[in-house]
Amino acid sequence: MLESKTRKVPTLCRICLAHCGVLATITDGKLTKVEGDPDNPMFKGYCCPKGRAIPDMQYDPKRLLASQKRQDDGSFAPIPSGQAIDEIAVRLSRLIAEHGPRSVAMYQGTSSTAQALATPFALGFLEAIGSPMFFTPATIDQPGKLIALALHGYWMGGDLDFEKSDSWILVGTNPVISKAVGVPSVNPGLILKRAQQRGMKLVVIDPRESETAKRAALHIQPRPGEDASILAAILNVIISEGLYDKDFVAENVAGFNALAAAVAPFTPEYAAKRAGVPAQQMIEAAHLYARADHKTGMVNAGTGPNFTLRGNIIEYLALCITTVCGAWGRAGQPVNRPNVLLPAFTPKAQPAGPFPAWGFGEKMRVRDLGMSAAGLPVTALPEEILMEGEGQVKALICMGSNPMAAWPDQRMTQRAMEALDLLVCIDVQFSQTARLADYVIAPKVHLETPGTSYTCENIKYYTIGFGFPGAYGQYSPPLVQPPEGADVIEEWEFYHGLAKRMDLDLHLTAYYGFSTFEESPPLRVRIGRDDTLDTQELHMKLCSKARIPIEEVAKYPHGHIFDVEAIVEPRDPDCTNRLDIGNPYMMDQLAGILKGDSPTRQSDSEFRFRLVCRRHNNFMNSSGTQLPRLNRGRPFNPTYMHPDDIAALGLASGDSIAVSSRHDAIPSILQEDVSLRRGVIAMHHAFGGLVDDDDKYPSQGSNIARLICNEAEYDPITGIPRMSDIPVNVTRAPVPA
Ligand SMILES: Nc1nc2c(c(=O)[nH]1)N[C@H]1C(S)=C(S)[C@@H](COP(=O)(O)OP(=O)(O)OC[C@H]3O[C@@H](n4cnc5c(=O)[nH]c(N)nc54)[C@H](O)[C@@H]3O)O[C@H]1N2
Ligand SMILES: Nc1nc2c(c(=O)[nH]1)N[C@H]1C(S)=C(S)[C@@H](COP(=O)(O)OP(=O)(O)OC[C@H]3O[C@@H](n4cnc5c(=O)[nH]c(N)nc54)[C@H](O)[C@@H]3O)O[C@H]1N2
Ligand code: SF4
Ligand SMILES: [Mo]
Repeated sequence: MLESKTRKVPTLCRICLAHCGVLATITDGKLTKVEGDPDNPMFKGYCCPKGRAIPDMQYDPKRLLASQKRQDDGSFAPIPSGQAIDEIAVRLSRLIAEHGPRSVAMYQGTSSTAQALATPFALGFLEAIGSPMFFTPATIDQPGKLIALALHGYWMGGDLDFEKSDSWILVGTNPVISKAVGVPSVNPGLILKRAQQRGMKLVVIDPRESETAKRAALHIQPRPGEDASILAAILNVIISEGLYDKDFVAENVAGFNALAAAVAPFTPEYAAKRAGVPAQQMIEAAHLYARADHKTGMVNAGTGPNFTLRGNIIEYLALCITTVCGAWGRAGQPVNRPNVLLPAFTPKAQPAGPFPAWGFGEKMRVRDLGMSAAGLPVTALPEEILMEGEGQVKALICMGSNPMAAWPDQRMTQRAMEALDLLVCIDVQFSQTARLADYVIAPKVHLETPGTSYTCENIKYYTIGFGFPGAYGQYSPPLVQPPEGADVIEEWEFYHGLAKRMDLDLHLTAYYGFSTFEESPPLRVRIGRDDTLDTQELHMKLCSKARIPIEEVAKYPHGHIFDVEAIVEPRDPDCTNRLDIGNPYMMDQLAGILKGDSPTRQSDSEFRFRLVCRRHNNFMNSSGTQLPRLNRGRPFNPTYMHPDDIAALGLASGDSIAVSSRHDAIPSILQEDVSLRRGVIAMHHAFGGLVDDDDKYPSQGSNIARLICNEAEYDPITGIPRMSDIPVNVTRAPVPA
């Protein structure tokens, strides 16, 4: 008789960029449980509900175990993956021959980012065919970060350790749930609890008393969309009371006088009036944050402010507050995020840049948009697909992404998806977008493929305040086989398969951020069309210049914090770079706010509420929303509203409602939530079906992208439309039959 064999194996969760080290239980080759790994030195037993649901995702009856091809009648039938790649290669070659390489575009989403090999292969393939059309969600996420960083410049000494700082400001980010920016993404709830206990002066600016705001020493709960005024007022107090670091400014900073003049009109009283909060709170925030007798921390903003059309200036002001207080990694301090799988590098306490934020690279044919430090503007892509003429996009490859759930302006997105000659999705399920595809490629998932901490390590170049706080590395081999009979492939195999069939060799680039900021040539790896490749070997190749060889990292299956010598070195005597806090474009933005060209029409009599964004602990954007273990019988996204607002409308929690913006309307279900400021409502994104599925909202929720218009109000550099602080009305609606 066969004995059932159970083993517990450490590995890493790749659902979100926290990349928690977890423990997988495997019984007879089948994944039965995922939980926190107490022996992981960084995560120490932490795992969130999404990570614990990995077995449910892996064996989800709705998971695609074979690639699918759309039939003439619109239905889908399984197709061997090799044959799907054959057919796609033929169709792509034909489109390129007829319409040029620009007709082929790619959109890489959040579920591909964690696959360290997917991006280099995807980019290598586009480079080989000669198409510049690579898109990511960056321009519908926090594009202000990249624009601001380019204009301000990058501090080589790196960022500060949250746990060793005495103060911090978080603006519209909720890391307890999102594990994103600000608080280290290693059990952020616990880190914040500890911070509160040690008396950290945490200031949180959020119209909702978020899980993070609950731990704040000061929670400023403003009207949405007024963060620029609030941050300018805090800066005003810091500068006028001389609370900034004069030596740091003298040595490393340019533009101080311009900034001081630009924020002077933003008195606490002025900001208070705009934001609907007491003036004293801006003064208190400045006093809590900036003090000579404590270790002043940093300022991080999240998606909320970036969605309000003011992301660029908000992110810039966040950097300016940090910089005038000299709150960066300084000479003699340990490097906060030393390289492990990236090449060895010991930074100096000096700036790199500023560098170009826009005005280079590919131009869009629409709305004068183009390439920027945040990449190509995603919201221009539907128009690029719909607009005929030379350069029209005819084919789109979506990898680990879901435009129909995530892109603003869902009706336009659907028109575009339906207009494509060829839509290919690499997805684990029939996502909203996959339902419109010509081919859906079924990939290996999670623990069926090797995992590395490389992507999370690299993220520090994308944004300040993100990544492992320490010299941490982990590598995990594949732990389980795909279910029996499955025909699933690695994402990179799709691109290599296309390259082979289209007679192309690929050149992969590793270390993107590294090469930008650390001025070292990027690592290029040539992949021949006929090369026989292995996923584990590919990981090794891309990490071949690592400070700690990946083979060494792999010796510590529970992950390891390496003892690397990494102390920030002093500034080069001949370094002339300065961080620019007086950039003219940004100073103009501040002047514009004063002049009242505010996109935030506070007295919008037509629309009574402001709809803001909010993430759910159990879902990663659209992933998991339909999984019973994660939605716990509530497969929809309610509309959160303060109970007094509900009462004032004569409605009750649980009522069916219609939420309408200037652009469109969607049905929803009301849920009371005392954490919201009155007049502000919140919904989770990436729920709902296609545009004709409104009546199914009790079973799949509603898509808030429908309420957003791409062309009415948008940032002229990145194209991001207003995705939070959306003026809306709420009315009673009939319950569907
Ligand atoms: N209104 C509104 N819109 C938003 C946002 C918001 O807050 N409000 N947020 C914006 C932000 S920040 C972002 S990043 C974007 C996200 O935009 P996207 O990345 O386009 O959206 P996701 O829903 O994350 O898409 C992930 C897809 O990957 C699939 N998937 C899951 N696991 C795997 C896997 O292992 N392999 C592969 N190949 N596929 C997998 C899922 O089924 C899903 O279809 O949305 C943006 N849109
Ligand atoms: N569990 C989970 N984790 C995730 C994701 C997920 O879907 N689920 N998505 C991942 C992705 S793709 C991203 S980009 C990150 C995003 O991570 P975060 O940026 O932290 O996203 P949220 O958790 O939605 O927090 C946004 C906050 O902004 C507030 N807000 C809205 N409008 C405004 C405003 O005008 N001003 C201010 N000050 N605040 C405002 C909201 O109330 C909310 O608390 O999270 C990542 N992690
Ligand atoms: S926080 Fe992110 S990486 Fe960690 S267990 Fe949850 S989903 Fe996985
Ligand atoms: Mo995102």
